[in-house]
Amino acid sequence: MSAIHHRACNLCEAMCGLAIEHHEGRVVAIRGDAQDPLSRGFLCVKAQALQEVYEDPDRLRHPLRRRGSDWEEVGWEEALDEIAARLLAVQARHGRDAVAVYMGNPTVHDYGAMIGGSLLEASLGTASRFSASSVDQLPRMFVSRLLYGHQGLLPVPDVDRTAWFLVVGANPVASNGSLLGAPGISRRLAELRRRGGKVVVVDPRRTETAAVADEHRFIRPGTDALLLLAMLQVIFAEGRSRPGRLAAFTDGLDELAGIAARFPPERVSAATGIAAGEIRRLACELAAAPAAAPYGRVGACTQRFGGLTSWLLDALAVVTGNLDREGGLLFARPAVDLVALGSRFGIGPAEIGRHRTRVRGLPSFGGQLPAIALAEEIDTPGRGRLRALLTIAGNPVLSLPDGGRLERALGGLELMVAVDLYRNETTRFADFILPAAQALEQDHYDLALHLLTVRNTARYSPPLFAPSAGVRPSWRILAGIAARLDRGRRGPGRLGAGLKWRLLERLGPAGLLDLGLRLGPYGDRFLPGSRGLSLARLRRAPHGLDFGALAPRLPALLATQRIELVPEPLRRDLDRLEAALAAPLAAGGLQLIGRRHLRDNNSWLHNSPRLLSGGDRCTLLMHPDDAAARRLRHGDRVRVRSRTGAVEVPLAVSPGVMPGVVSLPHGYGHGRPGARLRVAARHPGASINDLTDTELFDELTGNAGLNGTAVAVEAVRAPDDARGPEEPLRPAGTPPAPG
Ligand SMILES: Nc1nc2c(c(=O)[nH]1)N[C@H]1C(S)=C(S)[C@@H](COP(=O)(O)OP(=O)(O)OC[C@H]3O[C@@H](n4cnc5c(=O)[nH]c(N)nc54)[C@H](O)[C@@H]3O)O[C@H]1N2
Ligand SMILES: Nc1nc2c(c(=O)[nH]1)N[C@H]1C(S)=C(S)[C@@H](COP(=O)(O)OP(=O)(O)OC[C@H]3O[C@@H](n4cnc5c(=O)[nH]c(N)nc54)[C@H](O)[C@@H]3O)O[C@H]1N2
Ligand code: SF4
Ligand SMILES: [Mo]
Repeated sequence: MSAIHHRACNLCEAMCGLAIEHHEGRVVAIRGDAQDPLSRGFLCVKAQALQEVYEDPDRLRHPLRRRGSDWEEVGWEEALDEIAARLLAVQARHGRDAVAVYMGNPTVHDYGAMIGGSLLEASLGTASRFSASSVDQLPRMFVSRLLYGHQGLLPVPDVDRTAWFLVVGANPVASNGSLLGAPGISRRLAELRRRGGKVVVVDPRRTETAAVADEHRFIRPGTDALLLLAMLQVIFAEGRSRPGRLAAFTDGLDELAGIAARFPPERVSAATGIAAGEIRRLACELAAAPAAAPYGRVGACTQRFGGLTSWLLDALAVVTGNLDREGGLLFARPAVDLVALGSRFGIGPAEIGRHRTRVRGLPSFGGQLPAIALAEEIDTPGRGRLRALLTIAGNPVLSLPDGGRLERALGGLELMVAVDLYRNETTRFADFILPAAQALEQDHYDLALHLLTVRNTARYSPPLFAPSAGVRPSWRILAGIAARLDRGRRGPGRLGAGLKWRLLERLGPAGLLDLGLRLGPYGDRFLPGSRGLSLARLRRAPHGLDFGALAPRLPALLATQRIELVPEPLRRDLDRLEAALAAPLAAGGLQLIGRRHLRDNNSWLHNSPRLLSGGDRCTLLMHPDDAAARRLRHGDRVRVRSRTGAVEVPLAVSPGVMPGVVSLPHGYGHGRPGARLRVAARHPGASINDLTDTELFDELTGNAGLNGTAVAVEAVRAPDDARGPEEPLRPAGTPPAPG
């Protein structure tokens, strides 16, 4: 007889409820949990990868230690002892900051890793902290910090009740939503349109989301801030500004009107590629809608003006009264309220620029440095150079811009330690790889992602299986290193450190979660007889608990009770935007952007045979006009060149990408020597991040500019073929030719 285990999928931000049928330690089937209050039975094909990764023969099941160019299995205690001793030795020689930590995306989907990672960073005492946030949503958090006083106050588009959904640089139909917990987004968008609402997509590519929208506009990469300023200009100039109740607690409305006045649609039309009349109409429609939700994601953030774009999307919502309104943007009320808890425990608003990177002086945010600086901080000689690196659930060789430079730099480290499931493109450089337990072998709670859902819900999942022999939950690995560092520093015989770790060991992540739930907005606050929330109560609800729809929370949620609509750093950054607008436009160049496919998950699900079925997805999309101008045909093998590197991929000619823009997915580039991903190696593709450039970035926030890289494309010819002179490349980020 098989049994059913209920849990939340932790592969993406949708957190779908799953019903996993299992028998004698094996998964039989994975289905959607119809009783989950958020996902209501929805799941996507990627959920099947939970089984495939669990069973994957390539998944690491023993700690590995490098021996020359080979690896040997090593016991856990020996590995952790040696790692701690070597980390302490590096810090003793070169200073604490010589050890860097990089936390990758899956840490956010593993609360034990989140907590353990923070403890480890604290024990290391290093300022050299990096994560995938600065190749992702950093600008969004930066703007929330400035406007609302806290980086964790992230407004969620109320897709279930909105009448006008503006999607700028996001593709939720493929990504299943990001900073937007809305499982089954396609059905939600269909319902929106059935209610008479409208979906408008602004994207240089006609995406899967654009295909189900009412309207799609191509936009030149990196020019969204100009479009949004022009929309604001129209709204102010035509007297359509209606902030309503927000006006009473918003500073800077007049100043914003003054700024927007400088950017009428006619001024930005050529740069954005959108006709002035269309910009005007979009602005008027948005302002007239009974409720509108302006939303931006990876395309809005990972570009030269990620901060300005994120800001102006919120500004549009404020000016039209759509912030903190049903059907507009709302703040969730998560069961573990990290923002409130943070203030209680002294982790308040993020600092901005307290630290600077050594080589380029890039600013920190919330104790983290921009990931675009990682490679140069390793390979640039001099005092303060990084000598050791710990990666936790990250694959920066494939995920950071100019991954090639990082790849070359990693070999020069004195010590590298990876906590991961696989020996992959990054972890193959490590001296130790510590295998973390896989999702089904751990308990799960979405500590961060419940801040971002369209309904307030909570769900706890116990482990389905005990960890396989040889792997450990991330929490235990990270806390194990941290405790050894503390012990090593204080010397043997000191009691203090031991006590702290014994207490933490006792509580474990689940104990800390219980604390967070009980102190949270629905918590029992430890009152006897209270019917409030605790972990015990959540455990008794295997499908999760529903706390209802999102509701307005301002101004009470704001520490200052006020919105600062035009913070100084953003106002100043407009000079950079003006300069870009005024720069001479080069003709004929191509700008490279990324893309995501439903069956990919960044770089790390390509060893799943089921997800890899279907044709080669790692193709370069190019508009027919650009292909004709280069005499290229669909299916040709092409070489794509940028300032930093070159890759060869098949060409896919399609009118679905804007003229002047080409697109490659990220997360490919497998089959490198030393990696052990045998399925992925048969479908290697090429890495877009061998082309992207750390010189293209958002100077305001330090976030990577993954989109908009200047590239040239030519056919791959036989070596004896005559080849003309190479097209000169514009420096990264030079404004594009008008469309
Ligand atoms: N050009 C371009 N580059 C991009 C992007 C883009 O759009 N374009 N997107 C960016 C974005 S949004 C992100 S978030 C980053 C992601 O960047 P990263 O987080 O650096 O990369 P991932 O591909 O998510 O790799 C995750 C790693 O974690 C491991 N892993 C998976 N599950 C677990 C687990 O449970 N425990 C442990 N310990 N390890 C695990 C995997 O094996 C893999 O090595 O990439 C960024 N890079
Ligand atoms: N299937 C799948 N799901 C995923 C992931 C995955 O790899 N695969 N990754 C997960 C992660 S880590 C994240 S962060 C989310 C990301 O979630 P999304 O942001 O929804 O996903 P993307 O496909 O990166 O969408 C970015 C869009 O921005 C567009 N774009 C690029 N440059 C510009 C620009 O300058 N302006 C505008 N307006 N648009 C631009 C791109 O064409 C693309 O359509 O997805 C998560 N979910
Ligand atoms: S949408 Fe995301 S959370 Fe839901 S099943 Fe797919 S991968 Fe898992
Ligand atoms: Mo991401």
